[in-house]
Order: sequence, then C-alpha cells, then structure tokens
Amino acid sequence: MAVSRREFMKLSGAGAIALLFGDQFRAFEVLAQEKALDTKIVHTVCQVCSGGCAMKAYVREGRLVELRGNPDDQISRGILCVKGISAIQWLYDPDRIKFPLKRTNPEKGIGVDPQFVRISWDEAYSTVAKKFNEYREKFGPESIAFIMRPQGFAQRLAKAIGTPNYISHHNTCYTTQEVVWGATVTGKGKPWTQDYANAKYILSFGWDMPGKAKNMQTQNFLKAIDKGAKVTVLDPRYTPTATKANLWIPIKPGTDLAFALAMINVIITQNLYDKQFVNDFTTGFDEVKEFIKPYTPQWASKITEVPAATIEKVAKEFAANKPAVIATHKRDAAGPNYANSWRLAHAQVILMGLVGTIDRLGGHIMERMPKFPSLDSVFPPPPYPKPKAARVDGMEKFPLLLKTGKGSFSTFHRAVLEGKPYPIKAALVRKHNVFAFPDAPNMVEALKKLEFMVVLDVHPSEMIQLADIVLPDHHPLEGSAISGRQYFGLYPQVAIQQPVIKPLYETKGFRAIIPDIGKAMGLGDYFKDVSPGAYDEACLKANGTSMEELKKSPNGLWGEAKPFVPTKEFNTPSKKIELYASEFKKYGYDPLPAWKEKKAKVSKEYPLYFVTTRPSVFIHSTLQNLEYNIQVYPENQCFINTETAKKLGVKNGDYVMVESPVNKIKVKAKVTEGIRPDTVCVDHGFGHWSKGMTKAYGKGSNEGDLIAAQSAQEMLDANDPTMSENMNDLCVKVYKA
Ligand SMILES: Nc1nc2c(c(=O)[nH]1)N[C@H]1C(S)=C(S)[C@@H](COP(=O)(O)OP(=O)(O)OC[C@H]3O[C@@H](n4cnc5c(=O)[nH]c(N)nc54)[C@H](O)[C@@H]3O)O[C@H]1N2
Ligand SMILES: Nc1nc2c(c(=O)[nH]1)N[C@H]1C(S)=C(S)[C@@H](COP(=O)(O)OP(=O)(O)OC[C@H]3O[C@@H](n4cnc5c(=O)[nH]c(N)nc54)[C@H](O)[C@@H]3O)O[C@H]1N2
Ligand code: SF4
Ligand SMILES: [Mo]
Repeated sequence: MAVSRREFMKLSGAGAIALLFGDQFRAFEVLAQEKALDTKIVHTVCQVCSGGCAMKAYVREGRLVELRGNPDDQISRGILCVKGISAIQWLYDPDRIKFPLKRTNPEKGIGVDPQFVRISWDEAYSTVAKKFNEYREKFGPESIAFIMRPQGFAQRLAKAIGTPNYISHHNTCYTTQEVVWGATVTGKGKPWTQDYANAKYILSFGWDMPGKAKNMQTQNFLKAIDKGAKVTVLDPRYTPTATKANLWIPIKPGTDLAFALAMINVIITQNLYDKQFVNDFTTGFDEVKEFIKPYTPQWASKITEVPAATIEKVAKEFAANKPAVIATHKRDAAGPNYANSWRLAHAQVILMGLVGTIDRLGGHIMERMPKFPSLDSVFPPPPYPKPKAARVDGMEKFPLLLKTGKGSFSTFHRAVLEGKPYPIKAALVRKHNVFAFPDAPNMVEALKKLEFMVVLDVHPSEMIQLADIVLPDHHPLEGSAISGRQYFGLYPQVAIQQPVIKPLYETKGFRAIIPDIGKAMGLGDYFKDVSPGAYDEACLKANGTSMEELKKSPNGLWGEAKPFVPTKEFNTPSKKIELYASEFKKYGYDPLPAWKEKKAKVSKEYPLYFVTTRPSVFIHSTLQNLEYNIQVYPENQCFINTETAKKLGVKNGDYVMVESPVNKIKVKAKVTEGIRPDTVCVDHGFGHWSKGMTKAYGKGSNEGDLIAAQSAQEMLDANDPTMSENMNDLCVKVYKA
C-alpha cells in the first residue's frame, strides 16, 4: 500500500466509522465515491471466514477499490465486518504466491529456505502425478493423505486414488457441537442459523461472536439488545459480548456443565418448562427428570464457584423470557475445549428443548437452504476402489464423528511420526496452516517426515515453507462459485461468487486444479465432464434456476423471502428432539450428559487455567500479513489478572513465558481486571515463521504450541464421541521472560 494507515484514516474522514475497526479501511469508500461514475459493481460472496456474506465489489479501471455488504442478502444485510473489508488488502498483497513453485532445497524445517523456483503448471501437474502414482503403487493409496476441508471435488480425487485419509481441522473447531446436534436434533450436524434478533433472553457459555466480528451473529445480537433482550454471559474473560450483558459470570473454566445441569434441575423441579413443546416435540423427558435430581444449584455452586441463588435466577429467567436461546457457535465452552464439552453441548440442547426454542423464531433454526445435489449424483463416477486400509487417525472407532466426515488432527500427526499403523509418504494440503494443529512443533516434525508434500495456498504460509510443490489458488475474490447461505438461512437463497477482477497472477481455481491432478494421474474417467461450471449449473437447476438467471439478477441473489414455518419433525430415529439420546446409547456413549470434570487440574507447578481466543481483525493465522490489520493488533498477548500479575511481578507490556507440561512460549502481558485471577488467556493465530509473510513474520507466538496432542487411545478412553482436541483443557505457569 502506498499510503500509511494514518493518511488513510485522515482520508476516510471522521464520520466514516464502520463496524469494528472498519474506519481505516473505509478510505476505499471515499475513493470509490469520488469517481462513482466510472465504477462498476460486481456481486460476489466474502470467503474470508465461513460466514459467506454476499457483497458488492466496486471496481474502477480494473482495480477493486471498495467492498460493501449486499443489502438484500440474509447474511450480510448490507454490512461487512472488518475481516471481509480486509480482503482488498489481501488480494493486492505483493507477498501473494504468483505461480507454481518447486522446492530445490531437500532440507525442510523452521527457518530453512525452501529455495523455490518458478515452474509451469504443466510441470507442476506432471510432477505431482508422477510422485503420487509412485507412492500409490509402492506403499498403497493410503500412503497419500489429503489435508483439507471436506469438498466434493477433492473427496472424489481421494476416493479415486483409494485413500481413506482425508483429514480436516474440525475436531479443533466444531465437531463437538456437530455430533451432539446430529445425534439429538438434526441427524446431520449443527444448524448455523440462529434467530438471535427475536430472542428475549440470550445466554452465552463463552459465546463471543461480537468479539470476533462475526457479521450476521453480531448484527442479530445487537438487534435483540435494542429490542430489550436480556443477556447473561458466562466466560472467564470479560469479552466484548460480556460488555453488552446484564450479567457477566466469570465462571471457573471447564465447569459450565455443572451450571447447565443445575439450570435443568431448577426448570424441571419448579415446573417451568414448556409442557406443550416438550410433549409434542421431544422424547426422554421422564429420563431427564429422574437423572437431573442430584444436580441441584447447591451442588453446582461448589463446582462452579457461582452462588446457588445466581444459578437459580438465571434458570428462572431463561424459562420465563420466551423465546430464550443459548448463543453458541463453535469453540465456546461447548466446543472442543474440555473433556466435558460435548456433554455441555448436550445439556444445552436439553435446556432449549425444555423452553421450546429449537427450530422456533428466536432460537436455533435448521437452515432452509437450497438443496444442492452431490457431485456424485450429478456426475456418477465409475466404481471407486475400496480402501485397503483403515484411516491412520483412528476415526473409524468414533462412528458418530466418522459419519460427519470431519476430523481428526492430533492423531494424524502422531500416526505420521510413529509410522503406525502404516507410513504416510505424501500429502495434498489446502486451507490448513501448521498453527491449526495442537502441538504444532510436532506437526512440523510430522510434515518434515513426509517425502512429498503439495500445498495450495494464496499466501506463502508456514505450510508452504514445508512444501515440495506449491500450487497457487485463486484469491477468493478471483474465484467463481455459488453459495447457499448456510450461515443464516431463514429461506432458500443463492448468492453468486464471481471474479471481481481478472486474476492478478498465474493462479487457478481449486475446483479446476483437482480434476487436472486427477487427469494427470491417469484417473481421467473420474473427471469426465466434471467442471465447476457444470456442477454449479446442475445445483441451480435442481432449485429451478440457472447461472444465466443468477447472472442477470440485479443483486446477484436468487430466492424470495418466505414466511418461517416451524418444523414438526426432527431428523432423529424418533423424529423428535431426543433429550435422552438414543444414538449415544446405541454407540455406547452416555445418553444423558452426566457430570464429568474437565481433565487438567491446577497444581503447584501449573497453577493457572488456560483459555484462548482470537482478535476481531484476523481469521486464524490469516490476515496477519496485512499492513493495517497487524498495525491494529501487532502481536498476541497473555491476558492476566491485575492481582495475579502483581504477585508474579509482571507489569502491563512485559514479556512473559507461558509454560505448559509440553512447551513454553514468550508473549506480551496484558494486565487487566477482565479475567479471573486463576486464569490466563492467549490469543490464537500468531507466531509466523515464514519469511515469505514479510509483515507477519516474527510477530507473537503460537499459543497452540502449549497444547498436547492426544492419541486415538486417549480419546477412546475419554469415551467422547467427538474426538475433541480439548484445546483449553490444560493448566500453565506464567513468569517474567
Ligand atoms: N475475527 C475472527 N473471527 C472468527 C475467527 C477468527 O479466527 N477470527 N474464526 C472463526 C472460527 S473458524 C471459529 S471456530 C470461531 C471461533 O470463535 P469462538 O467460538 O468464539 O472461539 P474462541 O475464539 O476460541 O473463544 C473461546 C471463548 O470461550 C471462552 N471460554 C474458554 N473456556 C471457557 C469455559 O470454561 N467456560 C466459558 N463459559 N467460556 C470459556 C473463552 O474465554 C473465549 O471467550 O470464530 C470464527 N470467527
Ligand atoms: N492452537 C489453536 N489451534 C487452533 C485453533 C485455536 O484457537 N488455537 N482454532 C482451530 C479452529 S476453530 C480452526 S477453524 C482452525 C483453522 O485453521 P486453518 O484453517 O488452518 O486456518 P489458518 O491458520 O488461517 O490457515 C489457513 C490457510 O489457508 C490459506 N487460505 C485461505 N484462504 C484460502 C483459499 O481460498 N485457498 C487456499 N488454497 N488457501 C487459502 C491461508 O493463507 C492459510 O495459510 O484452527 C484450529 N486450530
Ligand atoms: S463475517 Fe466478515 S469475514 Fe466472515 S464472511 Fe462475513 S464479512 Fe466476510
Ligand atoms: Mo473454527
């Protein structure tokens, strides 16, 4: 960028304040308005986070100058968050990967220069094909792992190769919730539509989407507050969400389950539940009634350190203020953080079942998305070879998770390091950086052990530094797709994602790259006629529209608003919300969320609880390389209570060591009243060591280095169906660096 942030702020003017730190980015708006006449508007979809906000891109003389929310979109409603607006800087970041690259330095590791040289796409494809085919023949197809989000085109390639090893990050993210909602309500996963705007009472067990600038959730939350909703937040930290709450309860980490169980106890014993809803739409009430007897507020008070009267008050308010909702997204206390988190997710379903706000306005809504056919139904493949081996990560032993096709992480890198049950030789990686894995240093060791690694990325990430072949993906603003409004779907609506400018470099779209690799490997039969355009067209056709119609749409959207009709049947074996989960029972898990403690306890050696969060201006380890974002939040911090800091002789701004049983990191201390004295918090996403990321390099540390990687056996012993990585279930010590 040619102008400094200060100049940009001046340019943007005092009145142009946008959502959460958006002001400095709003300078683009001024530029756009100056020459409004020359400006072309392209409708597309934000892909910075999974939110999928539809947006309008303002393009002048071939250059993108401004991004705004699309006002007709259910999700963005005309507003983008700070991360979405940052996509402009990301698109034009000179550090981007510009063409395919080949590693010439056989040595790999942190601080080792890969000595990449530019190659053609043809050379890249033929090298990948030759190597993958070699490993397939010599060590079996299972020796090739895919590390990427589940995606139809890539899943087809994995199946055509015959490898069962399709690994994704989700058991650090949302599989806890996914499995529990699947078993008790939806038959598939967690619904991502929440009608917070119409809720009268919002209860958060660590939910803090306003702190993450999650657009649609934050907008709806703020609307509810404007309409007078009451908000109660349980979080060991004083979060941005807590600043808006009527009541903030700095709960002891990992004890929310006790709080939730006691709420169920109060609501049932005091007859406060919605009898009609419970009767018509749930099963298992009698079992819950019996099960919940010992879990009184007095009992929970001892565990949570919250007065029994407060627990009782929250329970009564939750039952009395209809509709009441438990705000939850992915990694809050019901996410993959503690050994008991999946039980908390279940207790939350029970609580919302008792007050009747599942698939009702003001509550969690099973999204009314357009139904897109699977790739295999549009382009029936020749028979796939049967995988000859079980997955290396042991996921078959977790059948409810296996059904979701998502996970698993730590068990993967342990398997690679140990070479058991068989060696993994090669990997194809996309949209995953090394910091996503718990115990990242050992993940790096595992990846170093691979003989051949292909990475698709936009930025020269740490994963890229370990690659043998680098394939440059289009930046999301250069790509094409259709989006089904998964993150807020009150009615079926499709948004078009299209290139806002011509690709700047020699990049290709991911869905075009995958069939090309398949064809180069001699697996062309699986990719006959398979193209992103043809597939998108089939998805639109299935919904009664076409690409031509969508392209002609004046707002880039298809689908009329429809009145909300509440569901009468849920997708469980009984067709009801299963408070007592028959699916859990069937697979040998607790059918009711009996109290279990979190795993790690504070000790003399590790006297502090550890929690994580992430700043609003980044998405995980992405966006740190943007000049303005990194200026707003230059490095991650260890949030520590004033009293605790004093005892440790730590002042605000000092560097401290945070040490866990597996590792230690150095971070800046942020001394604050806004956290429990027995807890510290370090934000995620920092510690970039790739020199290609010139602006992010060397800033902060990776908090995940402190987190132990579990084995499949440890996960089995915990009898947790979700393979949770228990990302906050550890204790640490802190001392001056
Ligand atoms: N800006 C930004 N937005 C993002 C992302 C991003 O990286 N940056 N990532 C996106 C993705 S993929 C995800 S999964 C989400 C993640 O966002 P969140 O789901 O908010 O997860 P975290 O940021 O890990 O924050 C966890 C919260 O749980 C609290 N917590 C920890 N332990 C306990 C406990 O025992 N009890 C209670 N009550 N609270 C506890 C922490 O204090 C913290 O507030 O955000 C999404 N949005
Ligand atoms: N320690 C710790 N670990 C965590 C978490 C935590 O809080 N703490 N959070 C967990 C959670 S919730 C999640 S969702 C995961 C996220 O983990 P990741 O999905 O790995 O997130 P990032 O670290 O942002 O890395 C994403 C990579 O994909 C690249 N990328 C982004 N967009 C594109 C694209 O369109 N195409 C291609 N080819 N590449 C792209 C980025 O440049 C970056 O290198 O991390 C998990 N791991
Ligand atoms: S919430 Fe922000 S980053 Fe996510 S899709 Fe919407 S605008 Fe983009
Ligand atoms: Mo996530």
